[in-house]
Amino acid sequence: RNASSKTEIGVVGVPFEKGQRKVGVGNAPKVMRDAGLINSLKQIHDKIDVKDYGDITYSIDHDISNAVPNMIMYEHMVACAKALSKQVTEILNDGRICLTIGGDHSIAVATVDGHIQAKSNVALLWIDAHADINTNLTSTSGNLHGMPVALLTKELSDYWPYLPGMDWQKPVMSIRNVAYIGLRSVDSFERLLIDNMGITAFGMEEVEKFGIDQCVHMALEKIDPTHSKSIHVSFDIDSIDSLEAPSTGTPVRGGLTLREGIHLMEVIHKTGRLSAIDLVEVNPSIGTKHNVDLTVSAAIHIIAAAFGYSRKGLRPKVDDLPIQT
Ligand code: 6HN
Ligand code: MN
Ligand code: MN
Ligand code: MN
Repeated sequence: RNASSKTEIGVVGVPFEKGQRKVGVGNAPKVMRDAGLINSLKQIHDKIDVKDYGDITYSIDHDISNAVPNMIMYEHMVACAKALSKQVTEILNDGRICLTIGGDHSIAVATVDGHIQAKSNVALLWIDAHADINTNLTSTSGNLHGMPVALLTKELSDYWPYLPGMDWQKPVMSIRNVAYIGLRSVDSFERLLIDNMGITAFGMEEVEKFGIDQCVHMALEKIDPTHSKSIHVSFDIDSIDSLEAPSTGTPVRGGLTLREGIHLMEVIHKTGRLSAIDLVEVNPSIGTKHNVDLTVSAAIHIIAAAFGYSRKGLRPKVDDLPIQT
């Protein structure tokens, strides 16, 4: 894709925060829109078309609350995910790239599921300080935002009990088609899984060693060696160093710079195969107004890079410099 080809974007907000225990992350879609997200997208270049599909709503089934041990507010995740998966599929079937604004990271169970429904052959980049690959038996928090990768992948499906209300969600993605970038806070059972299953993971040590450009290219080569898959980027804002993106629920120092986050998205944009982005875990209730502004603007820069914003500047349509007459 380049500036001369048309880019159609569908935006969906997910005001969901029950995958963790802190108040505020559910307000991110409103705060991001109020900060001018939609206009920032439209201004990237003149071939961009944006449709806002609004926010996800859902109603819960009380019968399944506490149905699964150590999965807090499970019935909320189940209901929201079902609605969100359908919406993502619809946006992709409308011929648009789907931009999902979370919400906490548990919503990615739905966005990736909805993507697979529409495109089947999906490669997933998980940009995060955390691996989010706990099951209800390995999690020390019971927070669902630490579990989406384990819910999505077929190699992990035997580690789950029956999950009532989730029959629609098929864990058909192979962990071979998942790559991490940015890891620096990994729980012990998560590390065991990553090592035993040989999951592609570029943690901060690798970013330091190879540089972000090489890491993204190597990650794509692993999960999409034939350059044919539909790419899904699930971007947790806590992948960015907490000095540059402080307003998030589980901040970790020593992360990606905003520049590395932007570069990563520029590389992915240039593949021409980006189909879906999640931007999650921005929490406008954490920190000062300055902290929130920093975090929201970092998120918008990262999103804009994914859709082709050029730091070089774009040439005008008419290639003549204006002259004095
Ligand atoms: N996130 N590994 C920790 C847990 O509670 O399972 C942290 C998860 C963080 C999740 O940031 O999306
Ligand atoms: Mn429609
Ligand atoms: Mn995450
Ligand atoms: Mn995280």
